[in-house]
Amino acid sequence: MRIKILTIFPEIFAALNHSVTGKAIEDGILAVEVFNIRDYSADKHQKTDDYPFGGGSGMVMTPQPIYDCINAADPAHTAHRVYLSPKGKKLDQNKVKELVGFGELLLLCGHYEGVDQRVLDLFIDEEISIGDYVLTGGESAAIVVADCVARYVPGVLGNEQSVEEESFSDGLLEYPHYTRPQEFMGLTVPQVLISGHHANVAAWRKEQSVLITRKNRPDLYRKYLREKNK
Ligand code: 21W
Repeated sequence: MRIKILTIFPEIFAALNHSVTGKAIEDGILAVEVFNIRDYSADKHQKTDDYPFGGGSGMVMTPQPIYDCINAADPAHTAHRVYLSPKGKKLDQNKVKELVGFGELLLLCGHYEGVDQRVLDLFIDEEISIGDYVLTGGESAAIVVADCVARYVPGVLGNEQSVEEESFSDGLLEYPHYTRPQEFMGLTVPQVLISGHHANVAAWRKEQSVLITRKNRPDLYRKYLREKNK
């Protein structure tokens, strides 16, 4: 998997050099290339933004540096080009799987009020939002996308089973986890987990999953009930 990130804040993406994504990069199964849009500005002060036509507050990212940066990063348009935007289609696990399928992604991060619409009309394949809350720019969203996508690259997770066993694969949230010690600050590990009775452990975990889903995600719980009664 190859991910090209276009941003005016390249330092932020050092975050990907850690933990699971960092290991995948080291192992050569994930490649992350970060391009500084400012380096492509033809302006004498390397300016990347300008005032909005029509007025209003906030600045707009000017098209020239982005156009030249896209051409440097993806000259033959071999990448699926994504603009991270609050107006985009909302990211979910199905979208993540779809993105992995492209093999090569270009992630354009906006800042200020966003980029000139003509950049999107001419050069971008898809706009993606990571959810209904307001960020200061697309950088944190691009890290989210890169992180989610990286987990689906074969060999990234030690345990290949984890990808399908996770939270959303059966539509329920995960059961609680415990490790040593058996007692911590007066709280003990549920007896069933140390019983060695695998069927009882599985039944307890399923019950806990149903309870936490009903409490925190009534939307998923209703869907689970509907599926179960089919
Ligand atoms: C947030 C830019 C709000 C512009 C009308 C006119 C990328 C993001 C972002 C940002 C506005 C994502 C306004 C979820 C996000 C992102 C920066 C609009 C007010 N209203 N996913 N002007 N949420 N956000 N500004 O914010 O770039 S993906």
